[in-house]
Amino acid sequence: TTAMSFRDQLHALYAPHQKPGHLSFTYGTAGFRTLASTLDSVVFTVGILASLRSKYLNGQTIGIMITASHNPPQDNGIKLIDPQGEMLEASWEAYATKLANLGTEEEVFAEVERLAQNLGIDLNDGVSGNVIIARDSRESGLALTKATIDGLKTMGTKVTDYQLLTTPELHYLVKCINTQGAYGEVSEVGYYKKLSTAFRNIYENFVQSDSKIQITIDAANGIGGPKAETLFTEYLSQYVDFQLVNNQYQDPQALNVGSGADFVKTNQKLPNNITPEPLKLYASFDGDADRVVFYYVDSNSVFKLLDGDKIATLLAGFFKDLVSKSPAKLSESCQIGVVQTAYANGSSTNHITDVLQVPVVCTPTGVKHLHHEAAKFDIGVYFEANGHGTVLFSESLLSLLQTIEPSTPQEQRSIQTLIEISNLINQTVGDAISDLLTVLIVLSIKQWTPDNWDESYTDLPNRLAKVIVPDRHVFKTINAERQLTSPKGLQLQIDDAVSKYNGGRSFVRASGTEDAVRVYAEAASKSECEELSKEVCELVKSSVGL
Ligand code: G16
Repeated sequence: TTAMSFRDQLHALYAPHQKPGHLSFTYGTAGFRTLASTLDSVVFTVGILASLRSKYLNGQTIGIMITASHNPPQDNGIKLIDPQGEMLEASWEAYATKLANLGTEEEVFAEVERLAQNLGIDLNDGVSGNVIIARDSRESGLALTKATIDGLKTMGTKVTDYQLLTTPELHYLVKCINTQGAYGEVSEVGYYKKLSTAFRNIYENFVQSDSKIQITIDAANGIGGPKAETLFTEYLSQYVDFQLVNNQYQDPQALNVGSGADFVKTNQKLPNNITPEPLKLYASFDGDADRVVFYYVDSNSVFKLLDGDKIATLLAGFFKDLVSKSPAKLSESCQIGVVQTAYANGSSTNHITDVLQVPVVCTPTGVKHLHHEAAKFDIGVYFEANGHGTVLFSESLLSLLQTIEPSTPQEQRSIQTLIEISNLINQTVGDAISDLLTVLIVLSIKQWTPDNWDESYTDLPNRLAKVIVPDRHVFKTINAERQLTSPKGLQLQIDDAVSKYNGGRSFVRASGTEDAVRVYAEAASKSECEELSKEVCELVKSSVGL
């Protein structure tokens, strides 16, 4: 029977993938993520779990991405993608963590049997699961892919290896497969076509300009570089003049080093290899191209960051305007909302609430949390300050857009733009390439330069620091990560510190992707912000006896 065969296959494949005794693993903010050299056993069990997940969902295709995104070259990670291109359902994260921490073949077998029984999965039905897998450009990616495929083989799961992709491309493909092509053609070319067609339609109809759009992209020496290059060269060269820097994706040791969205956002400075021209727009991707931030230098050569908060406000304002110029049936019913995390700059939240008059929801860090909240709106704009995000359009809005009759050219224009943007923006997950195209086209329609965009509000000075502690898991939070419940007493000390600074705000949380505690601080002036940050970092250290 298949159950015996799982047992046999597990027996045949298990030995090289046994967990090293002293390690423990957690499915975190974006899957398992740690030193690549310790991940072999983990990815093997993820292969087993992905097979179960697909069987549980009647053979729908599950995605497996091998990436550590913004982390340094020696790290790697693995995450699962559910059938509609969304992150793995939360309850299954616990199953993944449990399986990854079992130390023997017998324990793994028993746990899989137990899970199958509890979930009503028939291991004997002879129906195989379906999985697609891809990886970013890390050196460890190939070996980890092979180990994952061994895990898939234990259950006879059908697998297609797409090799080198950006994370959002894989999300796109998963959704295309499970919607039988309704979301787009099931291929990388299909992805390029979908994005470029929407971009071209908007450009041709709604952009008034004789010159091409200009953009310089720092690809973090990651897989986003060659993909963006293909898209811009083969599909969009008529409209966009692009330049790529830090595009050495064949040199895995260079990944995210002195470059990329995380580097630029955290250090609030230019990446390596960019010599900026005043008022020209620049963008940085991260290692797997699921986030993007923008920046420019002003006429005094001062660096200005246009981060996820600025993207969210740009897009929310743009949609608000389009909706208000749509037929009443649409403008009166369409709910726009913005979803942020505690890292959102206080000025951005005020701008969205007070000026744009759009509701803001705050969730814990992690795309999965933001995505679910955004799905509650007709147009849900979600962005983390670090540049991770997208826009979700509700099914009811999309069908209204297809049927509604415009009575003026302006209404026609609004409807058409909304439809095209819903195709341009990757609705499965934050996507650096698709977000980049969306921002470029919105700026072009508005005829905005980078400083026009930046002017909408001024960021409060802010600082994101990291503190390395012996065990980050003792830092526990509530209230969308804005308050600590453990270590005991620390939150009161932080509150005390914050109260001494004008416009002060600070919070502390354990990272879910790095072995560190993150400390965020903002205040009315730069010096106050720096002092507050230092003070809270010291409080964190002393709370754990450092
Ligand atoms: C991942 C997540 C993001 C999160 C970031 C940092 O990004 O997908 O949602 O903001 O990690 O998370 P943490 O503060 O828990 O370490 P990426 O781009 O690394 O996949």
